[in-house]
Amino acid sequence: MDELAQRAIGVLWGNDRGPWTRPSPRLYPHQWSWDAGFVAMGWAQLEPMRAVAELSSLLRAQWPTGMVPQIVFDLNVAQGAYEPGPNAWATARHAPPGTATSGICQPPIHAVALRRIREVAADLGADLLHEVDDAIVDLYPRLARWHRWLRTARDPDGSGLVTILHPWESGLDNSPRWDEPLAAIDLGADAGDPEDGLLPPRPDLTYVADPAERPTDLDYRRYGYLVDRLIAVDYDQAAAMATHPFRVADVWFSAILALADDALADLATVVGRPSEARAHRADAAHTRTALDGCWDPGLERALDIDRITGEPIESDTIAGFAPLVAGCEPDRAALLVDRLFGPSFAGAPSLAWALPPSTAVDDKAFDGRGYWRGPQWAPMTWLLWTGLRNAGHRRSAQRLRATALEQLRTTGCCEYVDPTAGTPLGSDAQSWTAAVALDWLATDD
Ligand code: 9WN
Repeated sequence: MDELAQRAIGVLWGNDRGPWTRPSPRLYPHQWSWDAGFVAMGWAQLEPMRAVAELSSLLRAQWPTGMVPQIVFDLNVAQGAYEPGPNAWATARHAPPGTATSGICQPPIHAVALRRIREVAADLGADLLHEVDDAIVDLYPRLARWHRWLRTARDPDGSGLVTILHPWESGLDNSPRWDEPLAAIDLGADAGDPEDGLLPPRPDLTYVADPAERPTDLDYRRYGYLVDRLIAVDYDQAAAMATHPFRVADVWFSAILALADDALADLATVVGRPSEARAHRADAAHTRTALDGCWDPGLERALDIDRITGEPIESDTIAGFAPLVAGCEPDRAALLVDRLFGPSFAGAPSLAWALPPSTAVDDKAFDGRGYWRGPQWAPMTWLLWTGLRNAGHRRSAQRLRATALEQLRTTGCCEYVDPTAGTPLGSDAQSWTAAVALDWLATDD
């Protein structure tokens, strides 16, 4: 068997917790929402019904509102192993009985994953396909409620863009995109210096080789403050959307929602709901139009909008490629392909592998070891690869996939890679990295 496949399978089994998978053994010991989506696509290559179980486990913790929480906590994990842990969120009144969750969400890749599981199952025979289709009957309505929540609670004006209330919701936690909106937050009494005892616990720092690979203490103070503010309104979304001190219309998150709406439409067709399928496709189209509105022709990228100031956020990151992930006009896609392989991103001569760094190498905030501030993440490359394929840029997609696999053969299934040094960073056994490796190894495109 292919050596990378063997390593990736080892990582998934090593992080397997029965019906769900931890993102990594020590740094992330609970179930994470968007990781679960990517991870399910990896399991699909091994055991499609195990892949279905991954999504079912996550969706068991879906809030009655429809929100799918960012973290589903495993209460058997030692207290303090991950912070903020289950007690820090005050979500007992919201999470379904028997579950413990955080109180925010992450990008909705799940429908994309479920459609992919079905595709893999279909190749393996009619019996398995029937089993997966039975599961879709159960999972489709939950995913539909999840998307509906995003399109109402987080987009009350029907703009087509999802507003996030915490950098953790973006999944790209420490991206320079959040620097300005975070800097504008008045921490008030929480803004003490590190000696004053207010510093949040940082178990994450004990699991990485160098603290520079993780967000700073000031970032963590702000992260904690934002959680406290959500608790203060008891997760009332209307109140938060009116007063929360961090509100950003996130183009990357919204693009993933558009991609997932198209997948959800296919799933709606599977369960015999054609009118719902049409509605999901219309939702996806609406978000694509909204992303057109976020396009900056001078900067040649899509820009997030700070909902508090009304201003676009100009930092140059992979999020600027949101239209490619969501789907866009051929001219725009062609331009984005040029940029993706150009000198600011994958074509930068300084890179060890020609893969998109999370932040443009010539952006002032670029930091090759900084969390989401420069390193390459395989699942983000996977999203761009998917966008390239959907846009018909097959050769570019093949090139990206081949280079990504080449990198993984050297770095292993680490969390992320220093793009210039070419060295692995963060956790060294990250489930979603293993999962996308398995998905890539199973395709020729
Ligand atoms: C907070 C699990 C998660 C990923 C995120 C990544 C990181 C958590 C953290 O790990 O975030 O959600 O503690 O840093 O940024 O994308 O889902 O792998």
